[in-house]
Amino acid sequence: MTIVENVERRVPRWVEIFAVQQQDEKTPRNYTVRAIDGDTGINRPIYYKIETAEEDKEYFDIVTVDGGHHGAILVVKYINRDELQRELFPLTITAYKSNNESLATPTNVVIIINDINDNAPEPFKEEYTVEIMEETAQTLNFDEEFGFHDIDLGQNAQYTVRLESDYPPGAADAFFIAPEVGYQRQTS
Ligand SMILES: [Ca+2]
Ligand SMILES: [Ca+2]
Repeated sequence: MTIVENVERRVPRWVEIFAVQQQDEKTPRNYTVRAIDGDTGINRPIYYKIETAEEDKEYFDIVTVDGGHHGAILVVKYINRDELQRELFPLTITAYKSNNESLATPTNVVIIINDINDNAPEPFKEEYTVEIMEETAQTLNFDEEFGFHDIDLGQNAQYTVRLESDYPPGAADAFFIAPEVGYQRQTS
C-alpha cells in the first residue's frame, strides 16, 4: 500500500497582478493584487510584503486583506515628482504562505509617476539692470544668469516669453528677446 502525503511544496500563484501602473504625481492610489496557494488542496492564506529602494520606502505600503484569502492592497502614497525629479519606482511584491515564508513568489513591478503641469516658470532673478548707450543697436548681456526655470517635466516645463513696456509706454518696441520659447534647464 502507498500512502500519498499531501506535502506542501508549491509556492503561491498570482491570479491578479500587473507589471506596470501609471498614475499622476501627488495623487495617492491603491491597487489590488492577489495570489492563491499553489497547493490548491491545502489553500493556505497568502500574505504579502514589498521591497523597494530604501529612499522609496515611505511612498509604498501593502496590506493583506483580512484572512489572507482575498489578496492585498498595494498603497501608493503622495509622490511629489517635481521635488524628486524622478518618474520610475520599481518594487518587488512577494506573496508567501501564511505558515512558511520561504514558499514565496516574488514579482517585479514598476510604478510610473506622470508629471502634472502644476508649476509656473520662475525667473532666476526678480530684476536685472543693465546700462545701454543711446542710438546704438546692441545685444544685452547680463552679468548674471538670465532666464526662467520650471521644475515640471518636458512639455510641462516649456514656456514662452514676451516683452512688456513698463516705463515709458512703448519702450518694449525698442527691444526684442530671443529665443521666445524656453525649456527647462538641465539639472543633472
Ligand atoms: Ca509637476
Ligand atoms: Ca509648468
